[in-house]
Amino acid sequence: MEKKIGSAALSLIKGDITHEETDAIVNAANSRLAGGGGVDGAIHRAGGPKIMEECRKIGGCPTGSAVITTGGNLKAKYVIHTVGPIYHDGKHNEAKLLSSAYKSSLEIAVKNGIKSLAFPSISTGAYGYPINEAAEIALKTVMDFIRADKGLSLVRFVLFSDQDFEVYKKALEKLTK
Ligand code: AR6
Repeated sequence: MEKKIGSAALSLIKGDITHEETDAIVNAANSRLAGGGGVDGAIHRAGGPKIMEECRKIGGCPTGSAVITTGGNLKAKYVIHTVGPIYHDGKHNEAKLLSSAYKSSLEIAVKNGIKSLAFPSISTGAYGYPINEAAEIALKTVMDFIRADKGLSLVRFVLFSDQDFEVYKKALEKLTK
């Protein structure tokens, strides 16, 4: 599924983000940049040790922020590591921090001349963010950004399951009605 937003495309696909050929892919990291399971584990496995070497040098990344490293052996030239919030009850600034994780990733992409970028569904795995709410925040943040900033030509969400894809598809239909 794809929507034109100004001069950019916003696309949703089901797949494995480590196969993406966008200029950069985004990692759902932890604040120590220590690696882990889920998409973080998959990206480090596929991208090789150069990514972790750079993460170690950077040292960490506060929740809601983003840092950038090489893409190592990935097709993507860069990995942008962002840290989404751990979901408690929705009353701990989770929505703002999740939106900030997406926005910081988009900002660091533009700063590095990146034109195409792929996101996973940040915080909706190990960090427990309810995906219906997270999808709306993710899509709205990206749409607002690409409407205002002309630097990016493609932002893609790579959803790992049919179910997650359907949730994002419904949310995008609702937001673009
Ligand atoms: N491609 C695309 N999406 C994927 C892939 C993949 N290869 N693998 C998993 N997902 P999670 P979080 C989906 O848990 O909730 C890590 O240990 C997955 O199905 O990866 O932000 C970090 O080190 C889910 O929908 O990230 C942190 O400690 C989504 O990616 C913590 O988990 C996010 O799930 C971050 O938790």
